[in-house]
Amino acid sequence: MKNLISLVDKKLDEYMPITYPEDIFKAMKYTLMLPGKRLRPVMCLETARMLGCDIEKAMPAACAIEMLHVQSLIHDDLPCMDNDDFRRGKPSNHKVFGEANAVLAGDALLTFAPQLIIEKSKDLSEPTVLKLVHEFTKWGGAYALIAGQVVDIESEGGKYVKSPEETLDFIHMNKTAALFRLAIRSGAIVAGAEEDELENLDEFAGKFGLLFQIYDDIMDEISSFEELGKTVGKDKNSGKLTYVSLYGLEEAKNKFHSLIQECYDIIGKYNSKIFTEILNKLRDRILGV
Ligand code: GRG
Repeated sequence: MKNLISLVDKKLDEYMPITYPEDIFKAMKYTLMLPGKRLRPVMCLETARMLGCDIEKAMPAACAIEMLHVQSLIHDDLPCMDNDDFRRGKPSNHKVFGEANAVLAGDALLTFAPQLIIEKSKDLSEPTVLKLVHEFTKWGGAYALIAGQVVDIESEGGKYVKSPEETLDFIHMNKTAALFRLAIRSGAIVAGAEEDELENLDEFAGKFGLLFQIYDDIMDEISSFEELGKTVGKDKNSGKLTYVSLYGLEEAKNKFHSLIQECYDIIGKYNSKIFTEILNKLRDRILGV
């Protein structure tokens, strides 16, 4: 896992040289190069590897997905959204570069990412590159990531069109699971996976996304700034709809337990050390086993 993270860090740096006007590239690279967990690019690369593909072929897509993720973090932290002053252990992008540059840095990451897939995926066929860009725009757009954010914001004001349970699942299938699905599907597409394999891995990715959000909600309740690198207890204080606020801490842990079991079951047949390591880390932190 550490090796893959270092590879991703190196490539992210290499793919984005700082040029004129430096301010925008500095703002883009600031949050991008802070030490995140790099779960999405690592999962993209590992999916390609376990389906027999050279991970280098998946590197542009993996880095592009991290850029999309970082864009969503930068915009999520803005005063008009979650208004968070810290991210990845450091002041948020708008705290360092100002709101205008933080908006632009997010926009620039969002547009640079598909450019990167197109320009750097030299070893892939044109139809494969087209599929990757299609997946990127689909999962990052108004039918997934943005939909999740919009309903999240609406729900903070107590506005529900569906039941709170359905609303919560909708938010996190879109806001969180969408990018894990994008990551794993992209790795599988680069490796030329058959449709049934893709669907199987997509099912894992959707379940992992929900699992990760329950993990994130529980951590907001039990963890510290030092561990998370962002303000804790914010969800509770802002009256946000979360797995913990809706079901209570113990029931959220029960949901986590049954979902992680399903994740182990689906991914087990691939014998992936990386996926097992990721699941074990989440399990040990929440269930302490
Ligand atoms: C795509 C134009 C466009 C807008 C995006 C702002 C927004 C719309 C969406 C917000 C999505 C969001 C912030 C979801 C939270 C998902 C989540 C659990 C993030 C934390 O992920 P980690 O823990 O973070 O993997 P690190 O820092 O480790 O990468």
